[in-house]
Amino acid sequence: MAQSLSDISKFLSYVLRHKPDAIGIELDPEGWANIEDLIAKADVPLMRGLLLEIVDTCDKKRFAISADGEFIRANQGHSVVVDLGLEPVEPPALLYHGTAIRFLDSIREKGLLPQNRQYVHLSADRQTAKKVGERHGKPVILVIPTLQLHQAGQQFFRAQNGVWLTNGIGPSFLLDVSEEATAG
Ligand code: HQG
Repeated sequence: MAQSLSDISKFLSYVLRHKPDAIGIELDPEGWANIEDLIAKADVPLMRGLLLEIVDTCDKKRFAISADGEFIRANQGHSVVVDLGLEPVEPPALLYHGTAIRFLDSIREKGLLPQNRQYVHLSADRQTAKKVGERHGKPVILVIPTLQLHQAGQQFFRAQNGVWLTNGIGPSFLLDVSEEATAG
C-alpha cells in the first residue's frame, strides 16, 4: 500500500529521534544520519527526492539536511542523546508548555521533566502549545517565566525550527493555569 508523506515523516522521526537501531543506521554525535545509508536501509519506499520533499514541506520543520547534502537529522525531539550544537540563548519573558490535564497533578508535584526525551520542549506561543497538548488529551497550557529562570542561570536553547528546549522546570515556576490560559 502506498505510504503517505506523513507516514514517511513519522518513520523518519522515529529512526532519527528515537530508534536508529530499528533499521541498523547510526547517528553521529550531532544526530546526523547518512542519507544514502538511510535510504538503503529504510523499511518504507524512499528516494532522495521524496526525502528532500518531506524535509522542505514539513509544517514543523522537523528535519534538516547538512550543508553538503549528505546527511539528515531531526531538529529536536530526540530521546537518544545527541549534541545539536545549540548555543544557550536568552529566551523571551514567557514561554508555553502544552500538556494534558491528566498530567497536571504529577507536573505540579515534580515539575516539568523531559520524560523520554532529552529536553523539555516549550512553545513560543499559546496556539502551538495547545496543539502540542492536544496530542496527549484534553489540553492545558502552562506559562513559564523563562527570562526569570534564565537570569537565575538556567540554560535555554532554540532549535532550528523554533521549538525551545531546556532541561526541566521546577514546580514553583509553573505559573498558575488560569481559565484564560486553559485551551478551550
Ligand atoms: C508530560 C512534538 C507527568 C509533558 C511537539 C508531556 C513537541 C509530565 C509528556 C515535541 C511531567 C511528554 C515534544 C511530569 C512532563 N509528570 N507528565 N512530571 N513532566 N510531563 O511527547 O512536550 O510533532 O515527550 O507535559 O510538537 O508533548 O513530534 O513531549 O505532555 O515539540 O515534531 O509528559 O514533540 O513535536 O510528552 O512534545 P512528549 P511534548 P513533533
